[in-house]
Amino acid sequence: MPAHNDVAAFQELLRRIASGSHTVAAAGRSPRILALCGAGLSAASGLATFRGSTAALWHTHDPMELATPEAFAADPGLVWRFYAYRRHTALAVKPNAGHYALAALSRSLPTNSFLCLTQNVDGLSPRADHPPESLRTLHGSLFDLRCVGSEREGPAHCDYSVEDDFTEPLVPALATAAEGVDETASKDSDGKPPTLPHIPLEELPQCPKCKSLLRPGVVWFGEALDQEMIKGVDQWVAAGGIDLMLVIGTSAEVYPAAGYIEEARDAGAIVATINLDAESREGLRALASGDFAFGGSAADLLPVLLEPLIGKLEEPKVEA
Ligand code: BJW
Ligand code: ZN
Repeated sequence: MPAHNDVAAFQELLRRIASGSHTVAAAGRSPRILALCGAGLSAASGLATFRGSTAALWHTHDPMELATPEAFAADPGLVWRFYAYRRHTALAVKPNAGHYALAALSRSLPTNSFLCLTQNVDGLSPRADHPPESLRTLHGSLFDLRCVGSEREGPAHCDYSVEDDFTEPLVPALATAAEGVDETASKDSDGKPPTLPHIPLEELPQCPKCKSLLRPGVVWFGEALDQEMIKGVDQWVAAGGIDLMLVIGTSAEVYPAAGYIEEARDAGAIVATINLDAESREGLRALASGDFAFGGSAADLLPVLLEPLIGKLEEPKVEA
């Protein structure tokens, strides 16, 4: 049994999977690789994660307390400031070699052989030209907007939504946040974080159809993920054995996303974790026999680990 962090052994497994000689189902059938990505994939681009020591999304508020429908209902202005800031920081950085390596992996395999589930809402995988047919953005996108009326029943229902809206600022009231200023970071004269001025509802992004409030097209705690998307993922998972499960830069604490790791294991997958913490005592305790764990940055590790299939990753081209 190779060591959990044996790069050559992982690469040999990848070659065998791609050639059909390692397979958990019928010999000769197409390989099947699933990936679950999280905020750690984008960390090397300069975006903060949610949990752990590198977490520093917004100085004075716990991001987990802002990413809820309750927080938005209580103070939509505060939550919109948070997302305007996040939109700006995501647009200000570039995809890294990890995003490009996964995009190249997708192009190197037959259609339907690779499915990449990302929990990230930062748009960096699409900007790395990850083929959309193998990418599922489980938690939505910072750049999608939808009317709060989509959650209402009856005559107040409104189905307005828009994808890939990169306007900055969305409205003048969010201009400071949209310049990348963390307005919570400054201190009052007494050293306390400032109370941000209230933004009236009518100054926040408005639905052009029904004039209700628009909200970010992300999935908050307690909200259902896109059911069509989940159906498609579940069908892919159920369609046969899975050879390899890549778990990349995620704490795997949030469900239903994290549940796909065990589902892949049940479908026969060897699990390879790529995470700064993968070789911590806790990380190693979670390993099953034959699993891999590579402790380090996804941006450094993915191009090396995937090289047998993607070749030497070219310097990322300048984005169009
Ligand atoms: C590096 C690195 C480097 C750093 N290289 N690595 C089952 C059990 C228990 C609870 C539940 C359950 N099922 C559902 C729940 C409830 C809840 C949940 O999971 N709670 C848990 C916290 C316990 N789930 C939900 O509410 C979900 N909805 C749902 O289940 O609905 C049911 C329903 C059905 C029908 C009707 C109604 C409801 C929704 C979950 C939505 C999550 N949303 C967020 C916010 C998105 C918007 C935004 O961005 O603001 O998604 S929360 C946040 O966490 C975000 C992330 O996508 C998600 C995951 O975080 P991620 O990506 O793993 O980041 P971190 O920070 O946790 O980890 C980073 C990792 O990277 C670390 O490990 C580092 O070590 C590593 N790292 N640098 C490699 N360079
Ligand atoms: Zn509307």
